[in-house]
Amino acid sequence: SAGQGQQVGAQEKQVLEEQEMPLARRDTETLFLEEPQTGNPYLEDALLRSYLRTHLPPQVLKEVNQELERFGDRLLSQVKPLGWECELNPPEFRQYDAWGQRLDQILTCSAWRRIKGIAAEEGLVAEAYERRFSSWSRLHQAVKLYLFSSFSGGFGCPLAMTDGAAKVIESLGVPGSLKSAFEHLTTRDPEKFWTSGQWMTERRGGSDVGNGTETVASKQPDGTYLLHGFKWFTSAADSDVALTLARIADAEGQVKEGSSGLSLFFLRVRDEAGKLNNIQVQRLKDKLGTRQMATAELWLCGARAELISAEGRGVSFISSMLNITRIHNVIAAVAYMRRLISLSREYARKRVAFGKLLQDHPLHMQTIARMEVQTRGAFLLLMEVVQLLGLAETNMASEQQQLLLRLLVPVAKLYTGKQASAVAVEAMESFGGQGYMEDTGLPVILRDSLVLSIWEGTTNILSLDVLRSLSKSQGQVMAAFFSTVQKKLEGALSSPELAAAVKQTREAVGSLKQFMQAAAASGALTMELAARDFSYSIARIYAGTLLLEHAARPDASSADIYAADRWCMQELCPVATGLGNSSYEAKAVLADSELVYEGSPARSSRL
Ligand code: UCC
Repeated sequence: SAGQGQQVGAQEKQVLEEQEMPLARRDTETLFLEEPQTGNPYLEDALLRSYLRTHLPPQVLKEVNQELERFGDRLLSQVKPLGWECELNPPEFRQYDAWGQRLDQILTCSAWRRIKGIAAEEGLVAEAYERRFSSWSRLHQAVKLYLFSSFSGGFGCPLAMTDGAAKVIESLGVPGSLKSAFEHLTTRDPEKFWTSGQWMTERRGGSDVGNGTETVASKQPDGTYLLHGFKWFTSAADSDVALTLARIADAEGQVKEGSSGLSLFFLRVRDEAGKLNNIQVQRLKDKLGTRQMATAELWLCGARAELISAEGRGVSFISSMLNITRIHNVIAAVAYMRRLISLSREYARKRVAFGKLLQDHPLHMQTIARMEVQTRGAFLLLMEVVQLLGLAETNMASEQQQLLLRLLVPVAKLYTGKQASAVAVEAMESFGGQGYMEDTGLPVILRDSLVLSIWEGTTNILSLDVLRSLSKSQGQVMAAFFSTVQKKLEGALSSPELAAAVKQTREAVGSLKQFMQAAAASGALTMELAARDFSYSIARIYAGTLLLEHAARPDASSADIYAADRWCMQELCPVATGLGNSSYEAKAVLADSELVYEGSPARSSRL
């Protein structure tokens, strides 16, 4: 009967469930994945260690080596969990209390404040100014920041600006009025440590600072200034002090427009009692990434500040801060790439697919190896920049080295910013669907890395800064570039395994020189259109040269040689290709515009 049939069906179902459930459970259990666990980031970084062994004087190496090993352990045991806590507890903003009183409180989590203390204890800013290892102190600081950055829950950002502020104050000779601030910014005492903001961006834009800045400074009888204006994007707005730009009003209240109307100011954000310095917080920004860090819109409603540049020289004075924060940007870019590769290679050792571990799939290994090549080139570029900076700061840099530093900072910033996002996307994919899961932490690194090509100057702005360095030095930066590359390549000639890569690089150098000759005979438009490809060419040739130099050491590993070879097999001089296919001619401007606006209502009015 139907009833019996139903009963049998139910019994069968139960039997099947009894049999299948354990089976299903067993199957599912085998699907559980092991979290990739990486070890001490210093000990596991072969390139970093071989770089330090090659370049540091023995006594410095001994001390630094011990310190970095200890620091690597601390990063794993303390900073990593704190960083994750910052991600889970982003800052909050309380504008009013229950009774309608304005509070404007930015509430950060305890982990964020603890990381601030650790940053002080570890001398992550101080190291660069104590100079206990002379010119090597900068490099040592950069290495610590590089190890710290990807675990730090975004704290690299306030440290970048703090370092930049200390740099500006030091370059002013630490005037008496800023002595205490300098000590707070460069102390190792967590109780005394201050961080600084860098308030440059206003509503009318972050790139064209000279035309976008509306903040006005009015002089007071005591010589201080009151600032009125609106700062649209202030990173790490919980900072203790800030450097900012404003236009000084004359007796009639008039200001000078443009870049030459800007001056640089220092201010305390709060007084000793924690009261804001006539500043109102409008709101916190809702950002794609760096969500651990409070970025705010601030109204300056008569904030008391001290003028620290010559009048009208604000952009020039703040550029020494910018150059430091741009180097920190490079540090973060390389750090994220290194962290992602560490995780990816670890995962490949454990994850089985199609009957074998991922590490046994040649195509998978090729993909990670390509990321590794990119990361190695970026790392050596970073080390070169901080080595040059250390020499400049201890008055040991030759004129040529100073020129090279001026050129390489924007080049390294723009190039590694792009590399980091490309590597982050690729690394995420190397985990398959797991890489897309929020709680693996991988999307956090992806989101955070995407800002690196935007803040501190976008890729195009930095490419134009490269051109600025050329025009300001009448081309001397390129002379320094070519002679350094030539010298380093000569050193690499002794290794037969590197011959093909050296040849490629030399040819690229030749193409770059040819491009420069052709560009000199054309108008300014050629250089503007070529700015990005030109900067990429400098980055690729220089990083290739550094990889070759590293691979030509007597104790170079086969991986060092392979990495140099692979890097140099890519297109090293894209600007020559662009020139060859007429990308930088006036007719390309019109064609680009037509292409972009085809179908747009804007088209008819533009042409
Ligand atoms: O604040 C921000 C967020 C903070 C977050 C920090 C995180 C850091 C990373 C952490 C990793 C975890 S973002 C806001 C950042 N804003 C920018 O980067 C601004 C972007 N725009 C530019 O860079 C533009 O190129 C400007 C603003 C510099 C253009 O200004 P001007 O006034 O039009 O430029 P001029 O007239 O060419 O230059 C004025 C002076 C010149 O000196 P003199 O007057 O002596 O001829 C230039 O040579 O400034 C000098 N100068 C420089 N000097 C300009 N740029 C530089 C430079 N890079 N190095 C040396």
